[in-house]
Amino acid sequence: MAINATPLRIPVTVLGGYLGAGKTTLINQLLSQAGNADPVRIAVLVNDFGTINLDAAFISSQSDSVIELSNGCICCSLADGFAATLDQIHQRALADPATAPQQLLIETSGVALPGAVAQYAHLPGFELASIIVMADGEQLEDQLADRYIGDTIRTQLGTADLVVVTKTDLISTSNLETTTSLIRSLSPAPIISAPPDSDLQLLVFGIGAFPPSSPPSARTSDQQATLAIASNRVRLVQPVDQKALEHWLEAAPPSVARVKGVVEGEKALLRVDRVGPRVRIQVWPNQVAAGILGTIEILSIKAHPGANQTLSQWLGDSPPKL
Ligand SMILES: Nc1nc2c(ncn2[C@@H]2O[C@H](COP(=O)(O)OP(=O)(O)OP(=O)(O)O)[C@@H](O)[C@H]2O)c(=O)[nH]1
Ligand SMILES: [Mg+2]
Ligand SMILES: [Zn+2]
Repeated sequence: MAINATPLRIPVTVLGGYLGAGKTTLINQLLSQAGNADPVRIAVLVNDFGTINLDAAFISSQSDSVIELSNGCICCSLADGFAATLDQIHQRALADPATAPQQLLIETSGVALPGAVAQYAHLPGFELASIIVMADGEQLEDQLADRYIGDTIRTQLGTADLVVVTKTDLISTSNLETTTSLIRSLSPAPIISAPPDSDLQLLVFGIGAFPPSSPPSARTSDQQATLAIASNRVRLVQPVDQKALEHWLEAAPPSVARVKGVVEGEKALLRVDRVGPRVRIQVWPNQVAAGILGTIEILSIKAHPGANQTLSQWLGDSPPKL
């Protein structure tokens, strides 16, 4: 009897968590070790809220099997496109089981409700493996207290099978304890800190190794609307001064929830991140496509008071070229 290496149904892992929580970072860590002793064919579906899919660019350097869905959220505005994409993956898997993915990892947009995304894992050809929700260890407490984003994050956490707390390197043990007990009050799921690399495969695909969480019926209702987010872009086509860039990012108004992009610095490409108030600029060692280089994506919360006015002022102040 022939052994078919591809399961009849592809297990789907939904990776959720608010903007900038560390979803793409975890996927890249996972993919960088996926070629180890017992390689698993992993397809990654990345939903980036912005008009261009920066995350797909950030992940493509590690894997060829990246599927992009951009300019909206797969749990709401892009739901049809999401279902059609899953159907294509299923059809291709049927046509060529030998190369079909053995795991499908979905990075949801930071404002998506992972429980809603997980419903699609019940489409033909798939089964839900687990919902993993990332929580920003440094900012979760403030985020939960924020009147605009708190509910979205509570809903996200409430649907998790496993919660991964990231950025524990930036916080004290007692802050981590506070964050952990906050999460525990919102979710029955096991909570772990972002693991050492060696545990990643087990973490993401061997979820059964963890204590079981409550059955789906006990989960928080996931029917609320997602947070309304505006997406803006700034194009910096000339090299920029890193200090000027940093000052500009630091001056973003409070409605700005997330900034990301890759720009040309004086000596190297720079990856730009702002998550909540934290700004990070790092040398980007890989290539990026011409259409992506110099584009900075800015996501802001529409309901924030003064969002339009202060945002457009700030956008107009983007850093001068070198
Ligand atoms: N210090 C520290 N930084 C982290 C950690 N995980 C992620 N980051 C940083 O946090 C920023 C956002 O990380 P991403 O992985 O892009 O987060 P994301 O959840 O994919 O973001 P969106 O897709 O935009 O919602 C980047 O600057 C990362 O380098 C961590 O464990 N520690
Ligand atoms: Mg991401
Ligand atoms: Zn959505």
